[in-house]
Amino acid sequence: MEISSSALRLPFLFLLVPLLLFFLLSPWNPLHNLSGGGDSAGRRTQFPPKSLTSISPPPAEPLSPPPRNHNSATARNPLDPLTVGEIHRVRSILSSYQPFLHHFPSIQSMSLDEPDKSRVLGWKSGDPIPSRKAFVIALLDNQSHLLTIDLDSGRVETHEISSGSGYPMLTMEDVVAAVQTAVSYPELEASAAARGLSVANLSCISPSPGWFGPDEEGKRILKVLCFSKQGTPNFYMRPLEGLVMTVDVDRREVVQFSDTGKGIPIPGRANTDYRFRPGNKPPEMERINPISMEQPRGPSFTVTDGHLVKWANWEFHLKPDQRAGLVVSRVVVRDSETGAARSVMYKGFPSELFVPYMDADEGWYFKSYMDAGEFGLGATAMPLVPLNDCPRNAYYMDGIFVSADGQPFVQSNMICLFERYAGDAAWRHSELTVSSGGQELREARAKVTLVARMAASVGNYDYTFDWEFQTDGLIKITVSLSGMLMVKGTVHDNMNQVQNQDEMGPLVSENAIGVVHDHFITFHLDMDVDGPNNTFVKVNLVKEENVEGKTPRKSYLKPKRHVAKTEDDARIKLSLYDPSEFHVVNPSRMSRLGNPSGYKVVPGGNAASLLDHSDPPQLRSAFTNNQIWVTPYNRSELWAGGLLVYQSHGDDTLDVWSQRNRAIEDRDVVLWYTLGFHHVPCQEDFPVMPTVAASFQLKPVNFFERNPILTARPVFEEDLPVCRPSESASII
Ligand SMILES: *[C@@H]1O[C@H](CO)[C@@H](O)[C@H](O)[C@H]1NC(C)=O
Ligand SMILES: *[C@@H]1O[C@H](CO)[C@@H](O)[C@H](O)[C@H]1NC(C)=O
Ligand SMILES: *[C@@H]1O[C@H](CO)[C@@H](O)[C@H](O)[C@H]1NC(C)=O
Ligand SMILES: *[C@@H]1O[C@H](CO)[C@@H](O)[C@H](O)[C@H]1NC(C)=O
Ligand SMILES: *[C@@H]1O[C@H](CO)[C@@H](O)[C@H](O)[C@H]1NC(C)=O
Ligand SMILES: [Cu+2]
Repeated sequence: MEISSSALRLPFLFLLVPLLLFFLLSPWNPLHNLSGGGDSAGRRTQFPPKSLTSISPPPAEPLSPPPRNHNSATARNPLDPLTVGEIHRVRSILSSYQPFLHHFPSIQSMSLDEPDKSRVLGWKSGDPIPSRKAFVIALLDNQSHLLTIDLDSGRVETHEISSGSGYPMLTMEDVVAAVQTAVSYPELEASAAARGLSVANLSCISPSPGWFGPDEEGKRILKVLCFSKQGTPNFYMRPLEGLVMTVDVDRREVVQFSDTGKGIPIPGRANTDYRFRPGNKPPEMERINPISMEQPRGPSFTVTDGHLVKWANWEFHLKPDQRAGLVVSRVVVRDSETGAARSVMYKGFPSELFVPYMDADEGWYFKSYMDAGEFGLGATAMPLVPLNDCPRNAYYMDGIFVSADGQPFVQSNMICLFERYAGDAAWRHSELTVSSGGQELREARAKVTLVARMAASVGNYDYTFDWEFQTDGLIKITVSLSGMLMVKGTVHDNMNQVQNQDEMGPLVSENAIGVVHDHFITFHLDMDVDGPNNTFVKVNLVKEENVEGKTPRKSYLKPKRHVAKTEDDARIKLSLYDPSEFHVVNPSRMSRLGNPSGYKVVPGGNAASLLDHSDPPQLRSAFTNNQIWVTPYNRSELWAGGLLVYQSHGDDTLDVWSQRNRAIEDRDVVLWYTLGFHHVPCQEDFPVMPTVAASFQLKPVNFFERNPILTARPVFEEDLPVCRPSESASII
């Protein structure tokens, strides 16, 4: 592959690395594959390479865990992701498969085809694992081929050509092809020149186009946008406003070129660089001394067979996924009284991520990304930064993914797992008993949790996903946003130049508008509370009135239970003035007091999509029309926006499935929860956003007979020999 123009930049990579070097080192390089058997072949090289980091040597970088060799790994659990050897085997089966003999297709995705749920649930450690199968989505002659391949027999078991709308997840090769096509388009030179630049001064990215009707059908298209990379690694802050190229990815041609912004200045580079340099001016604040958590006896969790995590009362399977990023499966909690392992959730993962921008201009209207199905949350997850992304006591896990040629590559250190102690109490009470002569009672228990984390960098934006497990049975799921805004160039450099300030949108820097947008992350939560058959119960808090005469009160709240019989009953829009709890209970498992064992989903800060339901982006993302949905379990219904999301029309969404209105009472059900953010940018988001986070929880309700950590041991001074308060603070 010849790369002559340094204008070509991949949207997934921020760092200033000469492109040629990137291609030579990258696992995406077709010349670079794992079959050579070298120890670390296929490992995504750390960026920037050490030899290029900087002129004056920075302080020693935090050590990443040493490379791991995955070449001889074997699957030990039915849910383990495909191994390097298995990926090679799938590739070789497909290369001798009749329909692909003459032309090997582009492998858009390859992942484990998980065995049937009943097989997995019936499997115990030590049993032989069920036959391994791969699910492949391949693209050949514009058609999406869906194949399942049995690795034991070496046969293609099913082969179907998709007839619905939408294309498979994009590969890095697709992205490179689109950007290359665009940067070699002759008219681009004039657009660059009109702004005093040459094409070599640009960085271009290739966002997905959404879908807006027949003109865009029958071909895979990407939009290409360009930025000035002069004098900054943060080219996102320097758009060539009004310049949009629409590229046919397969034909490799620019089908539409539009430049309406030649009069709009490129925002300056001042203060856009976000990299640490030892000479940087420190912020005007007192320095914080180094801080870390101590674990004098080491971590308390174990990871066996690569993916099985055990910690305190929890056990779960944790795996990287090219599309979903991070998947937790078979989540089981040990009953603190009986010691019994009790099922909570079969599988949980972010199913889709929808990001619509709120600007109708030519260069902006199409921005309505679906990052999981279009680019892949795992595919865009770069190695976590030790000591900064994850604490010192973290354990790291690699992803084994597949490139377009069907070869495996390693996404190193993309998940971290660590115990967190944030100085909080898990429960407490103190009391001064006046009646018994001022006796003092003080009890508190330190709260330690376990966090599994990954971070996707989908172009400009960074999404960190945390699954946090508490010993009281609660699971907290957090999504944190950081990274770069998508800014829009403007002639204005001060709000006082505009009459109607609301028309323009927030100015975040001179000549740069932070365009308002939303983020929605829809989670697939296959709850199995004490077994697969569960019931969704909405516990509505209603106001009781007209109690005159009986009490001095005029109103009070009363919980009213509504059992959801069908999917219609389980489509929930959150409202502060119609409060409810949302329980998933097992109607055949009663507590000693006759309450069904359950878990509830506890919403936190959230936002709803206000787009018109017939707006094309909202049609495709109709899974955000409600914050909660419940569907009967169906192994084909995993991706809320549909299996093939890129340029889809919205014919295979959670909303479409839910409209079948199937029975959901006392069945194996899946709960879907959407976490949303409205983002009205402000100056603090420039040049890189401080992290913004929102969470929701899965919390036991009548699952345990009483507080499950009642008898937990407090922490005593002798447990922590290293750090003493008197040494770490100079209190006078
Ligand atoms: C991968 O590497 C092997 C051994 O070096 C080579 O034979 C094979 O052709 C390569 N495959 C590709 C697709 O480059
Ligand atoms: C554009 O890039 C060329 C080559 O790297 C460089 O010489 C030139 O100064 C750049 N132009 C601007 C305006 O920065
Ligand atoms: C596939 O798309 C290419 C490029 O758009 C086109 O040339 C070709 O005719 C298409 N093939 C089929 C089978 O539709
Ligand atoms: C399972 O899901 C697929 C895809 O939505 C659908 O075609 C099929 O009818 C569903 N099966 C059942 C039993 O609902
Ligand atoms: C779950 O419910 C389904 C449908 O009602 C039933 O066929 C099945 O036997 C139940 N499974 C268990 C484990 O109770
Ligand atoms: Cu945002």
